[in-house]
Amino acid sequence: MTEEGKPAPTNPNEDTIFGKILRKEIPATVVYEDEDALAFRDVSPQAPTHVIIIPKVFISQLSKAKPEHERVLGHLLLVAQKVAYNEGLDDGFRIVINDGPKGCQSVYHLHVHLIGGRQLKWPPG
Ligand code: DGP
Repeated sequence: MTEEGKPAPTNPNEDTIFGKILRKEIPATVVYEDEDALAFRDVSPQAPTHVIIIPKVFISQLSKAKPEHERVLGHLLLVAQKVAYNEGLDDGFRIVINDGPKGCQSVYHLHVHLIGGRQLKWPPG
């Protein structure tokens, strides 16, 4: 995770690096995929397991999600649960969604971080 987020793009539908990963234009280590979601390893892992889970439908950030996204938002958490199980994170893990510059969001395609495999600290910075 970056220390500082990026401002939201002026065009809220702007393509991102995660759009390129979704379309397989750039490589990623995919750990799970279904009709609605893709999960792949973070390029800059903050823990032994650090997986990014994204919806296939484009939502730039959580604060821009609409009521029609309720199902897919819930789905992302169930995918996180599956990946956590597959990664053997039996003793716990953390889910993070960064939103906007103050939330340290740097890629404006909504994503869930699944982090685990070591003792995590609280509160976050
Ligand atoms: P956030 O700061 O919440 O927007 O997190 C973006 C995360 O995405 C950050 O942990 C690094 C990761 N990331 C950025 N670019 C790439 C990439 O090209 N490939 C992969 N696998 N992860 C990326």
